[in-house]
Amino acid sequence: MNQTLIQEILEVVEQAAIASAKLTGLGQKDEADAAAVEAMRLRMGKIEMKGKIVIGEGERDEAPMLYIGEEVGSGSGPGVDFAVDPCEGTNLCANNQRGSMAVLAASDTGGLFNAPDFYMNKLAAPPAAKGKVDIRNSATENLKILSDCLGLSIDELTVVVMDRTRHKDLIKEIRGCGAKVQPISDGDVQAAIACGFAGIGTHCLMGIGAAPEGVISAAAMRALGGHFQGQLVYDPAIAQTSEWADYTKEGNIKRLNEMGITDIDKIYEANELASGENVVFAGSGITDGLLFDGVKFERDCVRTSSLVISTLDSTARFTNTVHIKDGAKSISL
Ligand code: VTB
Ligand code: MG
Ligand code: MG
Repeated sequence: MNQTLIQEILEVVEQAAIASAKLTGLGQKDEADAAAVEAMRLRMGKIEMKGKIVIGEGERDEAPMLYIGEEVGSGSGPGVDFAVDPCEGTNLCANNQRGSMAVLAASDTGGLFNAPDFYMNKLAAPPAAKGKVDIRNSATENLKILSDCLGLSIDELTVVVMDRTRHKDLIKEIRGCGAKVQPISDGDVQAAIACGFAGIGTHCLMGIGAAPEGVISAAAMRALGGHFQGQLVYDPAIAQTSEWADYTKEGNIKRLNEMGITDIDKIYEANELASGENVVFAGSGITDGLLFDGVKFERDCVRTSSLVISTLDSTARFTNTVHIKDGAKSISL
């Protein structure tokens, strides 16, 4: 991986964000997703690399999704593995709500955990709490540790939890400790990464979201030096999702085993989910969010706001790009 490649990766998420943003608020989540996928694929195709999608969406024959195993890029150059979520928070995008973004994680070949399309229990926290909080602890214990590490009282802590039935008890426990719960309908990648930055007001992410998104969050948190742990969830009684109405725990364990995952209860640390020598996270806002704004369309330009976090030069770069339109006039950029 090198800086030129990273610049191009930024352009990949910018283009995906613009494509989805054209459809924000139209109630068309699948279309917004497909538009982002197509834009990502198009821009990735121009990069000098042997790229491969290791976490994506759709199946091999279901083009135009970026499917797992799909090769991207020119076919020569460095080997790069990608975990992509071209439109993370499709509902947020369709409803023009905060927090939708185009995201990906990239690493050297073999550097990202090939997470199955399962659920994942996650714990994200700021760098000061890295290795101190632990997903094996109760929420109560973790809040005490977090409070010590951050120098904040528990009632000053904000914990993001996905607003799902499965989190009823968790939310009760957090509130019982006096901490502030911030329920979100979607978008736990953004919430996880927000924990990595001081001053945003998000101190912790707890609870169960999707596993592929967990790998993308882990890549960002590893590069930032923040805390991230994940544990796969395979029991439908715990996930409590309609998507698993026809699935059984035994069937899910079998699926995991077939994918080569035998230690099904393993707790993964950030550097196991994103283990490559270098990892890069790139995200660009579709709608406004915690970390950056969404796409703004103007007469002469389109403006995108993004974040690239990279171990290559140990930076988190917030960028604001003005994409000048063909034939732009007097330019009020
Ligand atoms: C999770 C979360 C994502 O979708 O995947 C969620 O990680 C799906 O969970 O950020 P449910 O099946 O319980 O709805 C997102 O919110 C959006 O991709
Ligand atoms: Mg998603
Ligand atoms: Mg998606």
